[in-house]
Order: sequence, then C-alpha cells, then structure tokens
Amino acid sequence: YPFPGDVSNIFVEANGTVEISSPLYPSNYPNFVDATWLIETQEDRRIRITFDGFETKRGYDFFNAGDGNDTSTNAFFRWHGDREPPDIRSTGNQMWLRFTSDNSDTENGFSLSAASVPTTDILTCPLADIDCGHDVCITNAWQCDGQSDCLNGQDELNCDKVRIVDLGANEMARLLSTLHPSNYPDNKDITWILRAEADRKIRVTFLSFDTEYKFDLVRAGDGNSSAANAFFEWSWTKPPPELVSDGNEMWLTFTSDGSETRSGFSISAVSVPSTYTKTCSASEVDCGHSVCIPAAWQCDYLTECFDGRDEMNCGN
Ligand SMILES: [Ca+2]
Ligand SMILES: [Ca+2]
Ligand SMILES: [Ca+2]
Ligand SMILES: [Ca+2]
Repeated sequence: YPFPGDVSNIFVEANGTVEISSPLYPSNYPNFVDATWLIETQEDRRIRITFDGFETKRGYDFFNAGDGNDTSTNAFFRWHGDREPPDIRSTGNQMWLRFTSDNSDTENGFSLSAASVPTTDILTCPLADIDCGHDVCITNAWQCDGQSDCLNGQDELNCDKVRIVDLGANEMARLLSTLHPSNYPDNKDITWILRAEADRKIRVTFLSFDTEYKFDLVRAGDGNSSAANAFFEWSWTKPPPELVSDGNEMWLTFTSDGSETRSGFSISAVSVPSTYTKTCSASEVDCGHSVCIPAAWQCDYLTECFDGRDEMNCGN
C-alpha cells in the first residue's frame, strides 16, 4: 500500500472507469498515509468521481481533490468523517486526489470510481441543495448544522444571522427549515431577506409545513427588515397560502421555542413581474395583502389572517 509521498498516475480512457480506493480498503487504512492519484483523460474530456463508500477520522484523516496535476494548487474539494460525499467533477482533463492520515485512529477509508466523461457532462445542484462552488452540491440538511462541509465553509456562514437570497428574473430559491424534513432544533431564529430585481416582486409558495402551534412561527413582511411591515404569521399543520410581496424585497423569519419540534417547512420563492397580482376566489377569504385562505377557515376559532379578521364578526 502507499507510503508517504506515494504517487499513482492513472489514465482513464474515453468512457472508461477506474476504481480507486484507500490503502487496504475495505479494511482500515494505516497511519501515516500520504497517497496521491494524478488522473488524466483525453483532452476533450473531464473526470467525474463517484464515491461508493467513505469513512475517515473526521478532523484528522483527509481526502482532497483539485484540478490539474499539482496537489498544491486548485483544490476544490475536501472531505472527512462519515458523511456520504457528493459526486465531483474536474474542470479540465486532469485531476488530482490526495489522501492523508495522521498518526493514530483509522477507519476503512474510501472507494470511488473515476470516469472519463464528455465536457458537456455537468453537475447541477438540485434546488434544495447547497452549491459549494465548482458544482459541489451538498444537502440542505447540512447547512448550518455546525459542521463545515463545503471546502470554504460557506454552508456554516450566516447561520444565526440574516441570510440574503438574491433572485434573478424567474429564478427560484428553496428555503427549508433546519434539518428538514427531519425535525428542526429548538431555539432557532432565522431570517431570510429575499431580493428581486427592481421592477419585480417575490412570490412565496409553501410546499410543506408543520410547526408547533403558536410557538414555532414563520412570519413574513415587505422590505428588508423583519422589524417592520409584517403581513403574515403562521404555525401548525394547515397549508399556508401563497404570499406576494408589494415590492422587490421581502423578509421571512422562522423562530422556534425551547421545546417540541416538528418537521418544519419547504418554501419556494420566485421572482415574478411587478404586474403579477393575486386575487382571492369566491371560495376564499381575503386577509388583505393578497393573502387568501379557504372560506371554511372563517370563524373556525383559529386565527389565520394576520389581522385576525377571519375570526371577527362570527356571532355568539
Ligand atoms: Ca487518523
Ligand atoms: Ca454543514
Ligand atoms: Ca417548539
Ligand atoms: Ca380561522
């Protein structure tokens, strides 16, 4: 197995695949490994890495990857621990991989396939994923979970502060509660500021929603400060209505209290033309600000409209 400084040169034929694994895999790798793989394919192709298994000592034994054939430059990926790594892809036809272990504690390491793919082969992050850059996509559940997953740590930035979401024309962003669809943690306090271009509005649609009634709340309003212009507050399992901002900025907050958690929410936010308007149908109650709820929710002893008008003038 590789000793310190060990370098393997690997050429992958067009459409070919080469299997690479850590020393002694699937048994534990030794201490003091420093193994490098320099992978190359034909000039008009690129290399795509898919992992079959991965486990190293988090914080001590590292897998790194980058473009080109020099391990000191162009790194775009670093992985360690027991999370399943995403697929990664080189920019050009050369890519380096390097695995290092320290002087104690080992795991079984990794096994991967390096495939030669056309330059048209691209990786696009699903909407719910975080794009770490260089098309490295990680699941949203790993955002703000206290563990850095992106090489630059961007998944752990701005976690208890304000998250800015810029929406290009007709672009969609997905906002999820922490760990969704698993239960969100207690004591979360998250603010998203959604921003569209000047002549546009923002439309927010709830794809799933479940929070603790009256204690874990989503609020929304116009502008870029959650201190003002609120027009929406929601909790519990009733599906929330679509929301449309007045202008090109809108804020959303989520707060959970100190006990009882639920699966939270998945929200889609899209930039729409400023001419977009929403009108409540005959079977709906207009809460104001184009917020429409089913007429059946009028006088049901539960307040859905922000100003409570659905529970006013109910008689008795
Ligand atoms: Ca180790
Ligand atoms: Ca993370
Ligand atoms: Ca709660
Ligand atoms: Ca009601």
